Amino acid sequence: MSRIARRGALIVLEGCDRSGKTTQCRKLVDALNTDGIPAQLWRFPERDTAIGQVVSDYLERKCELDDHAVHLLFSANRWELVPKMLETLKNGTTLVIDRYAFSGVAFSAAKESLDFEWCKKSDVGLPRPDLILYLNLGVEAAAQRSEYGGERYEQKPFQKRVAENYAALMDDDWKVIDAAKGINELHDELKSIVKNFVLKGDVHGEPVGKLWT
Ligand code: NYM
Repeated sequence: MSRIARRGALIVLEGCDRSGKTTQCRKLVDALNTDGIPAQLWRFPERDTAIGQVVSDYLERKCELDDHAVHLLFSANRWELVPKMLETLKNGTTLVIDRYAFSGVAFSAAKESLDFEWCKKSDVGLPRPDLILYLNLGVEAAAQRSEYGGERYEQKPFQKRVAENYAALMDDDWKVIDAAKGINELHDELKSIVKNFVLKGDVHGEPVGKLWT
């Protein structure tokens, strides 16, 4: 008897630095797995690859790179994982991804040297997320959070420009979530959105789309 393959959903969390994405991605994946929905946590940059290692050194200020070059490395770090991403989705596992191409544009285009449209080009055609959740937290509130300022980009004027770039990327399909609330309250809200989305099953019969095409 044949059975229609049910692919996993591609879910992305985005937001400025210290908006709580990493904690929430972790809690979401745990909750999905507990409820019997196969899910994995991914993140970009994925610092464990050779390309990701260079990106990580750059973020930790261990090396300097031309703005264009590092933008393309962030993008290459996504492209190098596309075959594994598609295979994992095909096998029915949902991916919850901590940052994606939207971070690529929002952060790079916050630099005066880089043009917004140029920044989008290297990510055109990546697997398109089925669901994008934007954790919205004011720049002042983010700056109060622990460890703020440790890495490159974690300065208030820069983060303000990042937030403006996110606003320019957003469309009606993005779900904007107020991230100023407590960890558990935020988790409950995200879990409810994601579980409803996954269980609705709209993506199961649909091929993975291509971003910005
Ligand atoms: N970042 C992340 C970029 O500048 N471009 C990208 O394409 C991606 C995915 O890296 N400040 C920036 C945003 C963050 C930093 O991310 C590291 P994280 O989630 O703090 O590890």
